[in-house]
Amino acid sequence: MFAHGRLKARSGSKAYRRAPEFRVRALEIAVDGAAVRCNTDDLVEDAERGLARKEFFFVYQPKLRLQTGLLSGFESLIRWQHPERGVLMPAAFIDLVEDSHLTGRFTDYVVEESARVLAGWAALGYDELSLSVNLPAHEVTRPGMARRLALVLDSYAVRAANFQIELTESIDPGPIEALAAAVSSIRDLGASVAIDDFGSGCWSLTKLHGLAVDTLKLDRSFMRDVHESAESRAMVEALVELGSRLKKNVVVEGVETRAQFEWLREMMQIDCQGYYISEPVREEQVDRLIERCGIPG
Ligand code: G
Ligand code: MN
Repeated sequence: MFAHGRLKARSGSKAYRRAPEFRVRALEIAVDGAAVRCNTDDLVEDAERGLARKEFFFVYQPKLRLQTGLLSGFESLIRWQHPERGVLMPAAFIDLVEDSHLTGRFTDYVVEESARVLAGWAALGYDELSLSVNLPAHEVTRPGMARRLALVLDSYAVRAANFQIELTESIDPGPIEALAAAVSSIRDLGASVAIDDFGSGCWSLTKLHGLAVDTLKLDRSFMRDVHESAESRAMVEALVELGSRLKKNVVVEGVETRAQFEWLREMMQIDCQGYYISEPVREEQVDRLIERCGIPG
C-alpha cells in the first residue's frame, strides 16, 4: 500500500544527522495521493528490524554502451520488502536511514551484496560487467572506507575495476578536500567513482573541478523534453561534450523512448540507462537481459 510512498521532507531530513535540535520527528509520506504522517524514530527502528530480517533487497538496472550496442554494467538499486507496506522505493526511506545511526550498516550491506553479485558474474564469465552502488558522500568520507572496501572485494576475489561507487547527494557533500581524498583512495584501489544526478542538486561545476571522478551521470531531468525543447537538446549535448573533454565516461539517465535513444546515438561514446533499455530487474533476471542485449567479450 506504500508502494508509491515519497518523502516530502527530503532536504529537511538531513538536519536529523547534522544537528539533533533540528531532528525531524515526523514526515509525511504520500500514499495513494493521501498524506500519511509517519514518526521518523519509528521508521528508523523499523528499518533496523528490517535489516536484521533481510527485508532489503536489490534490483539491477543495466547501462548500455551506445557505440557497441552492448551492456557495460548494472546499477544496484535498493528496495524494502516491507511486511505490511509492500515493496518500498528508496525515496520513502533512504534519506532517513542515511541520516540515522544505521547508515554505516546499510553501506556495509550494499557493498557486501554487490561484491557477492560481482563474484557470481565472474564465475559465469561476465568479466567485463561493472556494478555500481549508490552511496552518499558522508559515507564515502567515513574513515577507513577504502580499506573496508578493499577487504570486502578481496574476500569475494572480485576485481576492483568492476566496482563503482555513485556519489549521491542532494545537499552539500561537505568539504570538497575530504571528499576528493576519499575518491582518490577508492580509485587507488582500482575501483571507479561516478557523480550521480550531475547537473542537479548540489553538484556544481566547482565540485566537479575538485573531484577526480571517472564518470558523470547526467540527471535524468535533462532527457525529459529533448524532443520538444532545443534548449534541452543543447544542454545534453553540452554536458556530454563537457564530460568527454574532461575525459570522463558519461552516462545519460532517463532514456525512456525510442526517439530519445535514436537521438543519443548520434553522439559520441556514452552509456545510457533508462526504461527504454530496461527497468531495474531482479538478480535472477540479469542473465536473460544479458542474453537479450549482449555483453563485451
Ligand atoms: O539517480 P539514480 O540513477 O540513482 O536513480 C535511479 C532511480 O531512477 C531508480 O529508482 C530507478 O528505478 C529510476 N529510473 C531509472 N531509469 C528511469 C527512467 O528511465 N525514467 C524514470 N522516470 N526513472 C528511472
Ligand atoms: Mn544512481
